[in-house]
Amino acid sequence: MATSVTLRAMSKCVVFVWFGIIAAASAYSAETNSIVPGQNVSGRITAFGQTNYYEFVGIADQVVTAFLAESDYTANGPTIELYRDGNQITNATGNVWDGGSVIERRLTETGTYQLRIHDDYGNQTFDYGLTLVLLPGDNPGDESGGIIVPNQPMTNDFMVADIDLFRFQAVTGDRLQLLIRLVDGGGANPFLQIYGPDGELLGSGDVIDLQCVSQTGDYLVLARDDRGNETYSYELTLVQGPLPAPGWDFDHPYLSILRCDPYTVIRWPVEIGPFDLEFTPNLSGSPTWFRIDPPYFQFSGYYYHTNISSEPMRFYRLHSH
Ligand SMILES: [Ca+2]
Ligand SMILES: [Ca+2]
Ligand SMILES: [Ca+2]
Repeated sequence: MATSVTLRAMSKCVVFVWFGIIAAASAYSAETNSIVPGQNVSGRITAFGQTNYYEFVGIADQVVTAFLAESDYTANGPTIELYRDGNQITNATGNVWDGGSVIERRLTETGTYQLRIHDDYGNQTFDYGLTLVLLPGDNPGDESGGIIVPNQPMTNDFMVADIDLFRFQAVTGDRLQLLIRLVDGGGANPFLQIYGPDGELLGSGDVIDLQCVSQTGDYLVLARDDRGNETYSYELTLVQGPLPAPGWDFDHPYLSILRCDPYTVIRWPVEIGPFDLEFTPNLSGSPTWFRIDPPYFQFSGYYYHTNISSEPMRFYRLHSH
């Protein structure tokens, strides 16, 4: 009896290796494909035990997002693994849904990395989409996305396992609202993630509302279908406040007033030059202006002043020397 069991196990093992050789001869395995940051590729696992390989170059401190999803659900547990020099760094199996997986990982070294795609138990086949994103970075492989302008909704399309990247600049203190909605095609639940200039994830969902952001620089938005298996058109909107003045020069500087609870904050660009900040509690008649003595708090190219007075109202201006 014991001998019979052993023989059966050995026989199974031989069959498995044989399938592996077939897989190596197919068009989709063995060879290592390259993938450009931002790029969406499609591939197939056509044989049991098959693994597909994708290589890319990453930079230390970049955050890798690799999104894998099946177009038609034929296998549960599609698996994506991240390797460096033959060592597995991390993996994901069906962590988005039964037919989709995502890796999000900050790299510690600069160099060549490898993504490996296979079925979790090697006993199912599937067709898939795969997108690689590196943040921060240009992600030139993205077929859509781009610069998003406040209050100008953008329309784009999702492919299988697609991620579209959008970027915009924000200044410390800004309020940011992002909204995504489906406009055409079959599907539901488009999904957003927003990353700060340092690559930190700041929020996610179909509506994101960030008050008083803490970083000045390029913000990145990742847009995708929640599961990656539905393809449709969507509309993305950014609402940003306060907006920069539409036009200013050194003779006509501007102040921005914003709310960072519980305080009101006044902000102006350092490059405007030497100005004093002044305020008055009452604009009527001939107002008396009071100087707020420098130095002003300076951060990322802007001066900031926080109003901590108990006066119900204050008016501010910049006064040149
Ligand atoms: Ca499986
Ligand atoms: Ca894309
Ligand atoms: Ca969906």
